[in-house]
Amino acid sequence: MTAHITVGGPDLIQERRLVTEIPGPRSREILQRKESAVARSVGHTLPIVADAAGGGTLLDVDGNSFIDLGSGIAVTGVGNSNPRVVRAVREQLDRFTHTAFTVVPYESYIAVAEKLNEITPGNFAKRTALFNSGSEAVENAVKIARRATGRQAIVAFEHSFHGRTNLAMALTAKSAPYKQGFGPFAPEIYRVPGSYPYRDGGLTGPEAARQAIEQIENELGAESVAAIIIEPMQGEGGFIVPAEGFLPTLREWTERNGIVFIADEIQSGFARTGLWFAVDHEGVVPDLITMAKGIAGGLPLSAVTGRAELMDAAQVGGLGGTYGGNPIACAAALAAIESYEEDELLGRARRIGEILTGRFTELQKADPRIGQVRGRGAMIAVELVHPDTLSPDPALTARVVKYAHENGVILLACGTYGNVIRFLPPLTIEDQLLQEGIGIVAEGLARS
Ligand code: PLZ
Repeated sequence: MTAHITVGGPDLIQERRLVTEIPGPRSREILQRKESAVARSVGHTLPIVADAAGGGTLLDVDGNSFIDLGSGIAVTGVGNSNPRVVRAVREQLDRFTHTAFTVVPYESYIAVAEKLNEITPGNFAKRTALFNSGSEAVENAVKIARRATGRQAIVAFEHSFHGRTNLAMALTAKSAPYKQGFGPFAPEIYRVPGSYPYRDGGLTGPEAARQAIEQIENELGAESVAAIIIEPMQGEGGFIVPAEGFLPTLREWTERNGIVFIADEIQSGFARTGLWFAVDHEGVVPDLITMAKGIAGGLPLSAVTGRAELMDAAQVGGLGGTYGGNPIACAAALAAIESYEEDELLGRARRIGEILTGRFTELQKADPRIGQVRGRGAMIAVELVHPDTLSPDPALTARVVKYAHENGVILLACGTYGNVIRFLPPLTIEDQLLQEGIGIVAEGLARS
């Protein structure tokens, strides 16, 4: 095998360029090995193999350059191989790679905690604990809420996604592919309707919240509920922005009833929506907030941040893990947060949102299959429907996504019904590249 190194980061070629059919021969060869070596159930969305990525593009092993409208599912907000992240990781690699924070602590973990306590909403004493994956943060937020309240029931919402580990999977709404055949599920999880303005018959936010609250009070009793966990803007479920007033009404009710409000900002957090967190759009202050994905520029890190009295309720040694808050991931997180701040990426997210929303709202005027264009900042979705009934059109969605892939654009779908195209570009993508990516998606729509 010939060794070759392509350097990613912002210096990577910033244009869409296809030099082979998709997938190219080298990708096909490696994916064949995947089939023989990797569990079939670990799927993949694009039939290409990555070689380098940065800015707004990803280069495959055949030399094809793709426009990245997915950021590895909302992870590389600061761009792949962001120079600040690369530098910080390199420096840390040369010093030490691991001690286990719970054996010998290090400063960067503490600095990440301080920073998260500062940027998360709420002017009260906070504490933070670090973990590896989003699912693990969710599991720990639930542990913390139960320990602090002495209650057991956890309420989750329709269309929610909270992860794939056992408890997180139980919190996730959708059966196939996430839960099918994987039971038994963790007990004391209850599900109520959320707010899905396009599909819930025009309920206002407060009305939708009252419907959920009534169900909880009737079926569980508020006094047995430890926590509600909610994505302030649902991700996998379809980039659903709840109607105005939904989150504040729920927040107010949980406060009155001693119920912990957990905001799962794993997908919607870290500048993605144009503010640090999606709850910030309505001034909602959660008790606990789970974070991952955009936190560390692609390195595995997650966090739970929240009220000191809740976070400190568990016994010493009750929270932990061998790798949680790994020093390399912490170095990456500090550099990524610096990039969000210094490179003004929150503003970039808003600008990206304007471009996406503007273009698709325009297209919608002439294409009734675009049921709704929605979202916030660089987290924008287009819900595709059969125009006569407004019923979901997952087949059209799949055709558009496939067209994009074949034409050099990394594009993801989502939604309970598989009929939502979602845009999650790196915040470092150039306007012109984004416009070109949108153009390909529009072309895909026109030809499908
Ligand atoms: N909470 C809100 O979006 C992860 C899932 C990809 P992990 N979403 C992407 C897939 O197919 O598994 C997610 C999320 C929200 C929790 C999670 C879970 O985060 O880091 O994947 O465990």
